Amino acid sequence: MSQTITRRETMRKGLTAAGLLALLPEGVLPAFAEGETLVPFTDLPANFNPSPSPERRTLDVRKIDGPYTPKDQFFTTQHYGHPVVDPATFALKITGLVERPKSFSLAELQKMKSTEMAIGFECSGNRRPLQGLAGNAKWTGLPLRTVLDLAGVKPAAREFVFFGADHQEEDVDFRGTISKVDQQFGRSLSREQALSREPMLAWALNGEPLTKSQGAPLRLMVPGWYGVANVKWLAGIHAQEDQYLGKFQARWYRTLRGETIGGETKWTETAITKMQLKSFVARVTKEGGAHKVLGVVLNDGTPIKSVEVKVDDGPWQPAKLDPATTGKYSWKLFTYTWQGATPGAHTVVSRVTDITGKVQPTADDLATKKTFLEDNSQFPRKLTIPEA
Ligand SMILES: Nc1nc2c(c(=O)[nH]1)N[C@H]1C(S)=C(S)[C@@H](COP(=O)(O)O)O[C@H]1N2
Ligand SMILES: [Mo]
Repeated sequence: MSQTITRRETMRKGLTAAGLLALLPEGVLPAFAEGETLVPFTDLPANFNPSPSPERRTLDVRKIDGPYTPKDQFFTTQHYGHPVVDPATFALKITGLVERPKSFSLAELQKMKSTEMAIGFECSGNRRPLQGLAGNAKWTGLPLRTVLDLAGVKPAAREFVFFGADHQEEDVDFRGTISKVDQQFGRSLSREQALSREPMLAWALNGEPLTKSQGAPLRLMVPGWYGVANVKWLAGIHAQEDQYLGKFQARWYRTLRGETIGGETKWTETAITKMQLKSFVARVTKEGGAHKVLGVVLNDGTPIKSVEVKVDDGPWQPAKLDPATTGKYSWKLFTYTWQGATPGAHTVVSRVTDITGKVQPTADDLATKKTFLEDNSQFPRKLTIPEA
């Protein structure tokens, strides 16, 4: 990975020196060019700390330097801290409604036929002022389906629960009576989702073993879904008939919103699953006489029709998607060249449209969403162009 970046930077510098950079299609090389300077956002608090602790790191999206996020910049967040998992004694257990309960060591999993996929994702809580709970990487692992087939899923298995090694004592409220119990982090997928070819059991990010922050030695990756589905420090998969109603599945990761159904407002509570269509401006830089807007698109894998950028009250203008980020589940980077920026305060906003015609909503469109998760609203960023 670092080699790729080095090569790209070297190439970019060489091309800049040779005066050839202008010939490249815009957006191929998102790394900073020589002489390219950052225009600070004025709506980002000066004391904003992107990474308040080693266990909570957000990506400084202003520094995005290529399609893949390096492991030491990849955001990290979780509920119970980092558990201690010894890769030497690690075992993935498959239990419940299967013909042959299994226990796989990491070496046994790694001997099977592996796959690689570019998957970008964000935390469902990713939002202003930085949008740094997002990243994109190449993941190596096994299709989940491979191990489920080896265990032999019984017809009665409707629900697959994925448990992390992390756990903590929790107060579980039942009609006002509290029980103190030890809870393991758990999330579930339906039979259809679990047996589809897409979810994977990943042990590497950008070609290197997962770090502790990323869930070493093994995590689930559900392409196109919000981060919470990507269970880290995966310890067990349990097949069952009933719906799984653990805290993070049923209570903490849901959205309450008002929808108009048959002319009436109905209040619905829905689970956090697939990523909502979103784009945001990650940075604005000055390069020669022009300004360059770089941004990020995330969604559930539905192909993108367009990304547009608007400056102040001007018209929506087309942005260009980076051809290095076209993988179905990769995040997409986009660039827009802003010509003739005048000194003073400005607003820059992006919006994305997918091929089904779905358009990224505005904050007003989301006014009936009562809970803060799944904020995919258009994000007008403020900045000031200095006097030349
Ligand atoms: N075992 C475990 N997996 C977990 C979590 C957790 O608390 N425990 N948090 C989830 C959430 S909410 C997110 S956004 C992603 C973050 O993944 P990352 O730290 O690799 O960026 O991990 C998910 N997987
Ligand atoms: Mo999350």
